[in-house]
Amino acid sequence: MQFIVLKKGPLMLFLLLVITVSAAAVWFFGTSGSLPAASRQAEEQIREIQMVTGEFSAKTSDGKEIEAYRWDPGTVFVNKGEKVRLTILGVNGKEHPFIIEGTNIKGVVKQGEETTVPLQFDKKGIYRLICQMHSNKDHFGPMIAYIVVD
Ligand SMILES: [Cu+2]
Repeated sequence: MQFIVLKKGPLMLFLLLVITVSAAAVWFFGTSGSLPAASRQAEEQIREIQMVTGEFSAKTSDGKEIEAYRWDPGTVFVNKGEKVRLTILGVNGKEHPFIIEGTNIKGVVKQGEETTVPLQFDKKGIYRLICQMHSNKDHFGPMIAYIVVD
């Protein structure tokens, strides 16, 4: 009987040690290790593209004022599947409600404010960023930028 008790003691101690070390490892890597590292890595992979709203204006020879609002730059390039953060600063124009054609992305750029648009395209193509208020020449446009996804 005493022989069995002596063998069981160290075995239980060993098991207890294994459980304790495993629990500590799970706690350490699970909370302070892998999670922040994973989100830090994801954060680093997001590329930032910056845009502003601008305005062209001129006076024609017959004295007529003409103007057009613009997204600047007017063309941006994104890789298929790439995570991008598009930030648009409103400079000219009070506000620009926009959509990105072929997606459900929409928003508003207001003067003096920066609007952030997270982007990730699964399909290649040319997507148009359209200001719904200034979409063509009759409405102080065309305020259209092209997002080229390759
Ligand atoms: Cu606009």
